[in-house]
Amino acid sequence: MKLREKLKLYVITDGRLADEVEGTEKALKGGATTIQLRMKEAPTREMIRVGKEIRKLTSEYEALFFVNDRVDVALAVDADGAHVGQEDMPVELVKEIAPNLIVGVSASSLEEAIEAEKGGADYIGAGTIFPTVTKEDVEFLGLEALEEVVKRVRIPVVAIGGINHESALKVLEKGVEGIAVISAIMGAEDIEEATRRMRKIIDDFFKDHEKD
Ligand code: TZP
Ligand code: MG
Repeated sequence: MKLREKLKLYVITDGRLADEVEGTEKALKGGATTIQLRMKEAPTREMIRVGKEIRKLTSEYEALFFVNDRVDVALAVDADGAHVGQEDMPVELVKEIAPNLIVGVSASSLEEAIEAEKGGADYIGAGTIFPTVTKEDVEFLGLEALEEVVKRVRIPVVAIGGINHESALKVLEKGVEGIAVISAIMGAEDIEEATRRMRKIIDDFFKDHEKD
């Protein structure tokens, strides 16, 4: 499993837009390469039940599976990794107690991205790139600063925040490894089709910009 390749289309669940398991299955059918389970309000047991279902599906489709915020749940459902924000468990500590988890860290500035890399993060979720209504109180990063982050860290960078089919190319041009999306996919009427269309945009871009 190559982390970089698997990060290219990173789809995040949102129960307000689509059932986590059904939405995941549709996104995987459409070509999502990573799924993140994001359940901000759910009781732990519910998160574990859903996480186990998503583990089965992601294994079947050979996609990566991350759990947002909750390192304990990531371990309990045998996820590939955990994704932590600036107010969650510090990456150093995640690595200490769960050395086998891949750890992603959210960064909304160059400084946060550099700190995360120093702390042992495996990838950065950088954003937000555009205004978004999906997450409240988000910090703005923007396209210019995104480019700076990509240049200054060695670990893969996934861009997040307000990215849709129309804007994806502008983001990819900044050199990111992948695109993370909630509403443009989970909020679509046809999740599978929206995923397939996004995957094609990404694949076409990388085909034209072969990396070594
Ligand atoms: N973190 C930064 S922006 C964001 C998260 C979870 C929300 C992304 O959702 P959308 O709908 O793709 O803008
Ligand atoms: Mg978090």
